[in-house]
Amino acid sequence: MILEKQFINDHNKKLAAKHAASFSFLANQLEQEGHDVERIVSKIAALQIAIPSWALGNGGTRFGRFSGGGEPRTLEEKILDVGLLHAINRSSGAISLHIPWDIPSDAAAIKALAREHDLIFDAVNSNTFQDQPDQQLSYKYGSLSHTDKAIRQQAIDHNLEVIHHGKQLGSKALTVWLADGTCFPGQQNFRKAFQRTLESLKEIYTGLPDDWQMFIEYKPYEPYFYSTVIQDWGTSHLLATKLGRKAYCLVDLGHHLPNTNIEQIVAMLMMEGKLGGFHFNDSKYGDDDLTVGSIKPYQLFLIFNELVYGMEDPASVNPIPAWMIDASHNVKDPLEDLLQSVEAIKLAYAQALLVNKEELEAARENNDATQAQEILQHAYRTDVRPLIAEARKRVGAALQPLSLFRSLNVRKQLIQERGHKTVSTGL
Ligand code: PSV
Ligand code: MN
Repeated sequence: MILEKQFINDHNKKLAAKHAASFSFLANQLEQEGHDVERIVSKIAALQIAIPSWALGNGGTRFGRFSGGGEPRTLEEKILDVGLLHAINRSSGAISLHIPWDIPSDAAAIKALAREHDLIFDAVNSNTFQDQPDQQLSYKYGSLSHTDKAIRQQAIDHNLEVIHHGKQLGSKALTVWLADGTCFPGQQNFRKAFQRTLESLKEIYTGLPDDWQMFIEYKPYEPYFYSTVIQDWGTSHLLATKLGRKAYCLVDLGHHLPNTNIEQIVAMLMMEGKLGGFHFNDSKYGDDDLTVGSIKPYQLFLIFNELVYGMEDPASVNPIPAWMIDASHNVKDPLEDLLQSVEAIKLAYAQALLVNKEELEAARENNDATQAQEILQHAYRTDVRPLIAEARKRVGAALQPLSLFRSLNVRKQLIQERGHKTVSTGL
């Protein structure tokens, strides 16, 4: 479905007066507090968050999956869906592919289609956590860490093939998430599994173009339940450091044990210049892949506080991380969920931009915990929605993405076009 520019204009016109009043009220207040509102608005407008090709249909659990209908059936349709999101919010200008779930049969045509929708290709993701029908050897007992050299080689070759697809599309990064792990104590030698993984990654790294990055994602458990080879940020950092300057860690918000202090991990990785990629979602228990900001919005703000600190520090050696949503939509319309997630990310970013860094540092130097909390929560409790809306308005996006999406009856139209048939997202 292609969004006519006129729909956005009409939508924005209807909301213009109300928005202007709330934006000028907030802008005034922020200017009085010493903020450069123009700078903040342009930063918010510039933030782009990639959409993964696997998040456009309904996800499920191991107990079942319920499709809302109208899901994209092909890679072309997935690009159309991301294009639609981007037309509405001008903040989702990139798509991240999972290979082999989404292998482009004609890369040039896919690239051209994406360009038509103003989209670029974000990191490409390899998949050695499932056996594919035409695959010779099984990943049941691991891939890059496998005891059998031939299986490791098959997984290495797959990653090199993913880089090849990415090159054709203009991607600049490879994300490696390994499911490799064990279910029972004693099942594997931890050290040997790590060494084998490092050796395999070295071979992939050799095939990585010079202007590419490799993101190494960590996860403590699932699909295996006793150990995971790349279980935490320390292991990911160890690998990234041993591999070299093109290798970075990737933080997925769902890949931490309950109550982990993720903002501190972010701070440490950025300090070391090793935070390369970020997967957004939210969770209550484990890797729940819920809508960003739906469960722990304050934690998201605290994480952004560290991200902003890391990005704005002139002494920072960390590149700007690659942002992506990695969520699954079991009960919501996937496109609505993604619009909400992008919104939540931008809200947390805007709130973090409002933190008075000098005052916060002064409070810290004085060991004034009360004042430090006041400063953080003053920013967090500011209703920044008019700032986000203004940023969108300035780049031709909708003032209220979700209400525009609903008013256009997008899902109904997609069901008419594509039908109710359940389509596998690979998940
Ligand atoms: C694994 O849980 C993960 O977070 C990785 O990023 C995968 O690529 C993605 O989810 C989809 O399975
Ligand atoms: Mn992830």
